[in-house]
Amino acid sequence: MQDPKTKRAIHESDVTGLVTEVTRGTITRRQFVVRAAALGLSTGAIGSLLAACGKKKSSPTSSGTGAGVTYPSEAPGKLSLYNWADYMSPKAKKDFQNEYGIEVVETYYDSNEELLAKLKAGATGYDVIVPSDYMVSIMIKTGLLMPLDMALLPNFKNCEPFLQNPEFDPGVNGPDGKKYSVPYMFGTTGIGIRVDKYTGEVTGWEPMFDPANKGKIVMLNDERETPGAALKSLGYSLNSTEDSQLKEAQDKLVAQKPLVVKYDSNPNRVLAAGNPLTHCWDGDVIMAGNNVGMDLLKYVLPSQGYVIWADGMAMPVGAKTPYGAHLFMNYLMDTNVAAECANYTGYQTGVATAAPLVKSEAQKALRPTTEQMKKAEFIKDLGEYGRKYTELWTQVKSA
Ligand code: SPD
Repeated sequence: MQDPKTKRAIHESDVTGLVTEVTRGTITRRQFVVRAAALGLSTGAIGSLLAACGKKKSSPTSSGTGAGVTYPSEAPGKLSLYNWADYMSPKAKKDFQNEYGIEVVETYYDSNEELLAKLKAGATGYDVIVPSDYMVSIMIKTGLLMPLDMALLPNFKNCEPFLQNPEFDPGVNGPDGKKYSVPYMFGTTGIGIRVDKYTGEVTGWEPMFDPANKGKIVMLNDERETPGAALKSLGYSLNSTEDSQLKEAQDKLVAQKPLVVKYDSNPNRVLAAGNPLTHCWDGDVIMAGNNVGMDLLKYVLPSQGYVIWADGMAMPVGAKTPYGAHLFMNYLMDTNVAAECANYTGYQTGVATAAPLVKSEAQKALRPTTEQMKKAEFIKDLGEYGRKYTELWTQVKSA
């Protein structure tokens, strides 16, 4: 046998021996990579062998989702992750590279709409993206996602049952029976308070619209989240399709604008920098608390209602390495790796088996209760009506 890249002679018996050892667990996957590389095997060949060994250990999901989808099993040297900022543990990326020989190159976006615009404009080459619930649905409908080969994702079974086949990506229950995303993190959207900078009482959305708090407020730069907060403060659904309700929300946001320091979708940084009242995702309070001390921070779920969200990992059309993308997504659904990512980001992991390994008590306390879920709404894909939210947001931003 000769490795096509190195053109060096490789003894089949040595390779077989290594495969046997890693399958039996007498050497670690990392040791396998090091020794296989020393034999002269290419990164691609090593990745393929490891994946094959992995498959023997973990049986494919029995859900049957994604049936009939297969991709060439050639592992790459690199893969491209397009993600929200501060949303991936650097250690997890490094460990993945050590284990599979694949470098994860990460770039960032600030909103689901920015991600959508980029893909619609024809950007290709991203292997893994992390859209939220409603955006997964929009991307499936617009043909921007590739179906997943669930046989390559045995760790999917570790995921939260309520996130396995949700309405926005129903898998076996959907029109084509295919699965397009797997769970990453989930959580709520509320108000992050720096208790050293704001001493007033916060129970609902009111302080975020109170002229007395001029210069203390930062809102998310997000065309569904921020109108959603205004709609909820008015007592409406954050998925309203009533023009008059959207107009009220728009007027409320325009009136709020002089009070707002900025619209920013990296709230953990805003909170760590000391902003008193910040519209944020739950994990941002934890990440900021990990930096400046949890005693300086508080998170409130407004009494009128709020967003519950779930971000999934998906593979866009034009992915250079569907196989590498599957290796990475499966890796991130491993119990210990998912716990590492949850501990880094501060969010609730979509991997149920990892939840007990979350270290921060404050983070555990933010896991929405059944009672809190009753006041929560997922942002929905509103089809054509979604354009009205884009128009509303454009009006607010340009006011
Ligand atoms: N810093 C990471 C932010 C991830 C936020 N995802 C939630 C989006 C909900 N619409």
